[in-house]
Amino acid sequence: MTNLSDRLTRRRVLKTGALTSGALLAGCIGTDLGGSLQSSDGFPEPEYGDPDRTYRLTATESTIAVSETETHDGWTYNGQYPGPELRATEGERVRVVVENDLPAETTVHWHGMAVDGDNAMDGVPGLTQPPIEPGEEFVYEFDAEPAGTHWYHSHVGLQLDRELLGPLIVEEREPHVEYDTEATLVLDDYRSAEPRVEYANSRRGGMGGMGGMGGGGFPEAPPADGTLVNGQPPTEPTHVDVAEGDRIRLRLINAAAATTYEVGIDDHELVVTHSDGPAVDPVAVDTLELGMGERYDVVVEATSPGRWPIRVSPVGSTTPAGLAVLDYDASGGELSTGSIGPRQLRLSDLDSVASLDPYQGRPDRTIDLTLSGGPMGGDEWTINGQAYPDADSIRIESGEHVRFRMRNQSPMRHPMHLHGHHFRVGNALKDTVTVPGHMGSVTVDFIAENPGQWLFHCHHLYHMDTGMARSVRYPE
Ligand SMILES: [Cu+2]
Repeated sequence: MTNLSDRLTRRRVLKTGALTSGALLAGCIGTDLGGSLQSSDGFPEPEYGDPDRTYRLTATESTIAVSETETHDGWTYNGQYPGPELRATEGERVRVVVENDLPAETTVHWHGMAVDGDNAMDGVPGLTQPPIEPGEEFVYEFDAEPAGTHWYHSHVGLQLDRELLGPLIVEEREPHVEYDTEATLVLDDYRSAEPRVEYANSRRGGMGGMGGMGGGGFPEAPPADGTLVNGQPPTEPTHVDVAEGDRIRLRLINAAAATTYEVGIDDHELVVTHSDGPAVDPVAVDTLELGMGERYDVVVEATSPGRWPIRVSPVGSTTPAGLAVLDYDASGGELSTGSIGPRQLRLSDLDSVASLDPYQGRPDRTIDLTLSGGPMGGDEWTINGQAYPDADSIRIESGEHVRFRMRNQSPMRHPMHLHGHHFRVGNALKDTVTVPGHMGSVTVDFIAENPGQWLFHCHHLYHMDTGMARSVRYPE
């Protein structure tokens, strides 16, 4: 189904950013709610308002092109990979009708949305809703808050690694930076095999792919076959077409199941303007790392005509690299090559534009969370020794200032994501932060102002699937 013409369509959309909204509006539909309200035993009750925008996503089996000659069977939204870019303006009410045309149950999570007051719309099966059965649909609705670069994906099992994912952009009412054009880049690893947890044989020191069946194995992702940027392999990279002198806002999303990426552009500086949505004081770097689930917006100035490689390099992984092209050379020649400087974005470089006053002072509650598993930790990934769903809920109270102190006893990094909230980490507001391996530690603070039951989990899909998650619960 996905073929050259689909890819050309995607490329055209990228090239003509102004058309994006219009093209999507064509996909907007009206709908009624007849028959779609689910019974909600133990789940929060969905509430519906008067949406400003309505989208329809159909989760369906598809064929995905991973190179000029190679396809593999995947699952997509609306037959597109990545799924269609959903766009809204800050504060709008968005309705998304999700139809399940898969042979398995599914849900959709809106990663980065606060879903404030809409716990029932968060898309976590068994926590906020029953899964959507094959042939059924569920109507999601939420306020487009906060502004920024976000994404949506299945939250059932390993479905994210079957490519059930897409970008979700919330435009600021008052942009905090000036730019001339923008493009969204969805970074993703892919595996040609069925997604399944493999047990690496720790005695051989393998990091996945050894498939050892004996004792002592630890759960990992099968090795990835490649990195795609907006669904395109490095042999046929997506082009971001710009004009000399343009300031381009790149919206970077790491949608991979199990790969951390470093991004840099030859001979170009990246001015980081937003992390996981919220604005930060602009900071110039040469490269930045994105853990799974993280997003950064960067502004790039097109001051040196050429066809420049946007390099997407796996970190601590054997996944092959990905590529996109920043293109402002009318001659259509070879890829330019230059160099990438040494300045790498650090968490401490990020300064939130929004006030951090709510996070000052001593927290009302501090919770220590030890992340374990991997070669030293047995056959599951755990938080404080427990594997979700057979794990205690983290219970807090409404209005509290809560601190999570995370410590990583495993050798692998863990990108930890909290649903329904942004947290303070350093001087930034984020919703996903990577805890480094080998006794790395990260402390985050958040305000309990969105009552409900929210998942807190590692966004390495295979770690989450084998237990690295907890629910965080608080009543009104
Ligand atoms: Cu993890």
